[in-house]
Amino acid sequence: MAEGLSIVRGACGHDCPDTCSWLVEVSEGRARRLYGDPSHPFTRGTLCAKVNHYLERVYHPERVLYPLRRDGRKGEGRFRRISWQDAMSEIAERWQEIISQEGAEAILPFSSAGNQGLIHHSSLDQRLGAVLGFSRLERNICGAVAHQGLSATQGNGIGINPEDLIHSRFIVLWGTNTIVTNLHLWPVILEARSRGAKIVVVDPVRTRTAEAADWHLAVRPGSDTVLALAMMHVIIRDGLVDRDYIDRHAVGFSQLADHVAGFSPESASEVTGLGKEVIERFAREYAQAQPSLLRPLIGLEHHRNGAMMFRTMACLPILTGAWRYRGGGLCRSTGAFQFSMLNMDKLLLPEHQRPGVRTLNMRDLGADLLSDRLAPPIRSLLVYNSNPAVSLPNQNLVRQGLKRDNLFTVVHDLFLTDTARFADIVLPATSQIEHLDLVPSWGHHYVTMNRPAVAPLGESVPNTELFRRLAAALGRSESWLFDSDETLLRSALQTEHPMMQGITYESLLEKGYQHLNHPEDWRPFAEGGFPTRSGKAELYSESLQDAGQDALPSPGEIRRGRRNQLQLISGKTLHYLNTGYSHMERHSRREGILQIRINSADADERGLCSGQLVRVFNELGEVEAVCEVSDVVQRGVAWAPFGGIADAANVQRHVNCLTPEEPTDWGGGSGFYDTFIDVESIPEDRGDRAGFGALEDPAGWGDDSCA
Ligand SMILES: Nc1nc2c(c(=O)[nH]1)N[C@H]1C(S)=C(S)[C@@H](COP(=O)(O)OP(=O)(O)OC[C@H]3O[C@@H](n4cnc5c(=O)[nH]c(N)nc54)[C@H](O)[C@@H]3O)O[C@H]1N2
Ligand SMILES: Nc1nc2c(c(=O)[nH]1)N[C@H]1C(S)=C(S)[C@@H](COP(=O)(O)OP(=O)(O)OC[C@H]3O[C@@H](n4cnc5c(=O)[nH]c(N)nc54)[C@H](O)[C@@H]3O)O[C@H]1N2
Ligand SMILES: [Mo]
Repeated sequence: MAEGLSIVRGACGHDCPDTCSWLVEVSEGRARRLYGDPSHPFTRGTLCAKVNHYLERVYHPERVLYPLRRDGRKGEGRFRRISWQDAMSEIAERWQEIISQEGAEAILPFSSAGNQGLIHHSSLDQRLGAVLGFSRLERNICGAVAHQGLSATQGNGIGINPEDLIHSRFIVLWGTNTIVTNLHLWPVILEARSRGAKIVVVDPVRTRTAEAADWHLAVRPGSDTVLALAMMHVIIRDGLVDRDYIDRHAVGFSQLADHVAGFSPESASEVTGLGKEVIERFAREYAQAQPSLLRPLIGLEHHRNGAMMFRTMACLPILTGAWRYRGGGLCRSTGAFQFSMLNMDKLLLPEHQRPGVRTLNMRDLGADLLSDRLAPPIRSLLVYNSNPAVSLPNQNLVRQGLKRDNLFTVVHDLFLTDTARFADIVLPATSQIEHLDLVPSWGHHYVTMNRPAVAPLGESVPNTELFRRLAAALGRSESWLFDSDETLLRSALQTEHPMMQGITYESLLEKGYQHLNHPEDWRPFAEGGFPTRSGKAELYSESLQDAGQDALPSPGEIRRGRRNQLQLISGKTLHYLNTGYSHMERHSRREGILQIRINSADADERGLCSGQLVRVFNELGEVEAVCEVSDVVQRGVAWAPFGGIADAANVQRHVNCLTPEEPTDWGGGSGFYDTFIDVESIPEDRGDRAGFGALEDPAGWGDDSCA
């Protein structure tokens, strides 16, 4: 090792299931190299197409390093540097005025999981908001719907240890694009395959993962509930159920059996677009190959019937008793599981919450900003860990709201994001190598510590420090609003949970990551123990009925567009992390400008061909995109990348101009993929768009580099 070089253990804090452990080589106060920690059993020393270049992000010339005050119009992006002191006094003054005029609820802190580390995701922000009585935010455009859907059947969202997939014999990747979004699970799946497992992908789109699987079921969007009901029909009809497991650990079997008798493969075929024989075979192979495993992630929850989809799917491993076997059952996010072991009450101090404060759903930001019925109206936004101007549905409405003159907006971020362009004040945030945090993973069973490798760049501060500064500027004196990062982490680690035994602040600092303490052969529901109202898996759910939903698994509302409309799925891309990395040239070169994939039959009907410029529109908005005729999408379905990919006319329009802020059945999520569009050619190329020839391959079809 070169003299003066030190190696610091850290972990990626991006909003991704993989939570990779990394090592940072530092000399003379500068990070020289960042690479995957080869000792980590799950992330195995590899990073991803984005984080392989993390240091470019850290030292990027466009990083925001100082507080900025807006000079131009909202959205224009003209700012000038100011001091932290001036920034804090202005915010405190404006907020105090708002609080005295309208009350603290007129202030809305808005955040997502842009940093998903424990304390930079939620800690002092929650404490300050609680004690002052700011409006609270339901953060549920990612994960909440799936969790609540699964909970209706199982009582919680817990699944098997993702590393145990090597023991599975039949793996269904259901509405997840593993190779692109959850890269480090793929080697585990390949290991299972080498031991004899069959890999099935259920996805309306022939994603890169579908191409790599043994069997792809190109289901019609939103119809998976019907597919699952027909599977249950076959499984019960053919006596493939585990009667002993059901008798001991489930309620409602006879009601379910009567109910699914009406969902024959023939009738399901019409709705799902899959052949009757395909459904029959899928059901039988799934039930007979044990251990069989269902792996959904997020894709399914972005539909109107999202929660019902997860509720319905969760009945399958109950019927087959798959939970008995190591590698069998269901495996989704491990996030809630990890959080349940931490002392979140000590971290968040909910006892300081002012009573009766309203909660607003992040999905509705645009409508809420423009509402004349909200009392008090939103007068100030503090955005961190999120880029709502691009990531929320109905982007035009969100932008219109952000433009309001009488809205005082503060954005804390590393870059001048589309949202930051609308800010009155922009504050600089640290990157992951500049702050301390513990990162609970939602894709594996390791608890990971991230140590800072270098000092904060410029005048950037971590989220926790921002809230300490805000508390001071607002004249607060409670000591718990000023806890250090170390104190915050120690408070969350004050836990008696048996799976956290031996996992301490000190041990994590030393080792970097530790596996949860459970027996190697840990099977969460092998012996039942479902934490539902009845104490059993609920095939028939009285709780759901009480909440006004169907007590039995059901198709839910499957949205279809008007005649000739295409259903637009806008998924994650290989080189962007949600909207992140889109401004970096290396990555934007790879993702190009907005393109839309449509099937050749749909293209022929509209007289469209590949490479042609098209207008994509519906009642909410329009974008210009380059058409790519491709059989990766089925007839009636279109695919476009979600992320920072601006439309082909180079205006700041993204695919979310077209998505509705459609509430999911329950769980408070958003039906992003229940978007229906028309596509037409643009007669004349006005020649005003850049980068036309440089188009590549958004979801990594044919891009094997991962580099
Ligand atoms: N490279 C990269 N990785 C990421 C991210 C990223 O932006 N880039 N984002 C991270 C985040 S925040 C998340 S939440 C995860 C998400 O991870 P995933 O859930 O894997 O990703 P999504 O793109 O949301 O959707 C997955 C798949 O669902 C399919 N799908 C859509 N509708 C339906 C349907 O009705 N039925 C079925 N069966 N399938 C459907 C889509 O075609 C898509 O292929 O990825 C994380 N990882
Ligand atoms: N059409 C469509 N829309 C979607 C989706 C889709 O599939 N299709 N997916 C949805 C999903 S699953 C998700 S999770 C959301 C994501 O929505 P967002 O969370 O709004 O999107 P990100 O791009 O992840 O934005 C995170 C921001 O946090 C910043 N950030 C990172 N670290 C820190 C930090 O330490 N401090 C501060 N202050 N800022 C930080 C990043 O620079 C980035 O600008 O989008 C949703 N929207
Ligand atoms: Mo997400």
